[in-house]
Amino acid sequence: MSEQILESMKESLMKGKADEVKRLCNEAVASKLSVEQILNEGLISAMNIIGKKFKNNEVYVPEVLIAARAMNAGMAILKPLLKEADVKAKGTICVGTVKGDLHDIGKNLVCMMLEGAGYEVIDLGVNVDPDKFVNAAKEKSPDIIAMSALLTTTMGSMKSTIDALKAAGLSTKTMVGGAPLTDNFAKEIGADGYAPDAASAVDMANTLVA
Ligand code: B1M
Repeated sequence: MSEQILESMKESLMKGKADEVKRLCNEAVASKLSVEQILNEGLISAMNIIGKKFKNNEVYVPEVLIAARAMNAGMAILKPLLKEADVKAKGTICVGTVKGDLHDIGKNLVCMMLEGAGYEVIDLGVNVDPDKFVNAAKEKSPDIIAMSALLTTTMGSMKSTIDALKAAGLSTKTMVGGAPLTDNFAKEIGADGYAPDAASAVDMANTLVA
């Protein structure tokens, strides 16, 4: 019975049926399934499948966005219960689009995937200057500072941010991504990780926090 609820939840999430996911989350809670199980075996495992499909070009941005919306609908039910059960996030990640850059669709997808994978995500928004990343690293003590850039002209701001973190004496791990970036560029600027897409960002975050 409980397995059936989780299976239906996964299917509904992957189809982006937000109301159905919400209903099944409530049903799962009423059936005394643990919040952790609902989160891991229902919501996160479905989002992982979507991530893999997105990586393989089997689904595209709109499908990911509606799946993420369904995930959020389920999370709204689980969040208060997670707090009560004291279920720990896998880690905390501050994410932002770097200074001078206003593109946020990819960054938002990265946030959704990371949340879907069980991370606490602090979204710093767009046009985030190095000082704001440094302050976030000081105030929130995240495991990772994650930066997105879509313009060749703003890629340099990633290096400025990494340099500013070092100058502030912080050793917070950094991860970068965005269409014009390459793994080589990430290495050159001293980033700890690079991910070409939102699903790979989860893999990279898992590697960095391991
Ligand atoms: Co802009 N724009 N844009 N734009 N825009 C591009 C990026 C561009 C390639 C278009 C082009 O000329 N062909 C070009 C950049 C050229 C370059 O420098 N290489 C460009 C330009 C030039 C500009 C302006 C300068 C145009 C102008 O005003 N003259 C201007 C700059 C504004 C600014 O930022 N200061 C500008 C403005 C805009 C809009 C505001 C109109 C709008 C942004 C709306 C918004 O984001 N809210 C916009 C859009 C929509 C685009 C295109 C069409 C689409 C970008 C997008 O959202 N893609 C884009 C052309 C294109 O890509 N076809 C273009 C979908 C998204 C899911 O993909 O963001 O790549 P993407 O994210 C991916 C990966 O990159 C990766 O994962 C995501 C999902 O797989 N990823 C990460 C991203 N961040 C990551 C972080 C990670 C890991 C992975 O770890 C931290």
